Amino acid sequence: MSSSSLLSVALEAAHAAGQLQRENLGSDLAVNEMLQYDIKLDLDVRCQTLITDIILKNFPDHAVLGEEGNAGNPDGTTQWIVDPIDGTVNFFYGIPHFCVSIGVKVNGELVAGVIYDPNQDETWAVEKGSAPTLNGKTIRTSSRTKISDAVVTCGFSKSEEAILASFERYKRISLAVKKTRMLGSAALALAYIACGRLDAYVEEQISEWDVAAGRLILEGAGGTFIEQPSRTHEGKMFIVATNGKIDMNPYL
Ligand code: LIP
Repeated sequence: MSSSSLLSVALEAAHAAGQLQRENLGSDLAVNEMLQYDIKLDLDVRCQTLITDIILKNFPDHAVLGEEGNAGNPDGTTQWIVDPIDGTVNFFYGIPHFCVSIGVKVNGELVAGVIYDPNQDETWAVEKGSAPTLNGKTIRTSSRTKISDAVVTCGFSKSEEAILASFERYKRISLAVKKTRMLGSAALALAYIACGRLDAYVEEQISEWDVAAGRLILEGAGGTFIEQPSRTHEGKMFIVATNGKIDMNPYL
């Protein structure tokens, strides 16, 4: 199958899940798990089920690897990396900053990605080798080169270890940049850098489903995405994303 057929199914699935989120924002939400630094909603599961059904209706032999579990053919060479609601805590508190993130890998290589924000009705999309778009228009990262001009977002993840590991780093970054922001969605952080709204993003403990789509969109827009094993949680990532011009190394 072509990456364009993969992308069109990713767009259909992301928009369907986004519509379900719009219908449920502000309603009484069934909570599956209430943790100190995280919330798992039944709606996360419902959105991932909706996405999975659309994917497997089109590609029954593919694998779906999502935040809410896996489905399809576990040995499939095409893998769909899904975060059905990225920014679940924002969603639960009624903060309209969350999205659907769907990345697609073929033989382990990212080939397509979609991030959909149903609040702003903004769709970021990319096929490997083509320029990424926001609502159909080509996007590029910002031209800012000086750290003192940069607006940088930091995530504090969902464990005490990650939070404590992030404090000193956050202080160094905050004193060097124009402004910092903490928005609560890794995928939108990457999408915002890709279209020039932000200049860099750092987070200590992130999962692949949070960033699979966003890294392909960001790199296609001229940005950089660096991942290292998380120092606070085995199997998670420490990530640094930039507009391709800002040097974050002195502050990490
Ligand atoms: C969220 C990330 C965010 C991070 C949160 C959480 P979720 O993803 O997008 O960057 O700080 O701890 O991991 O859990 O809402 O899909």
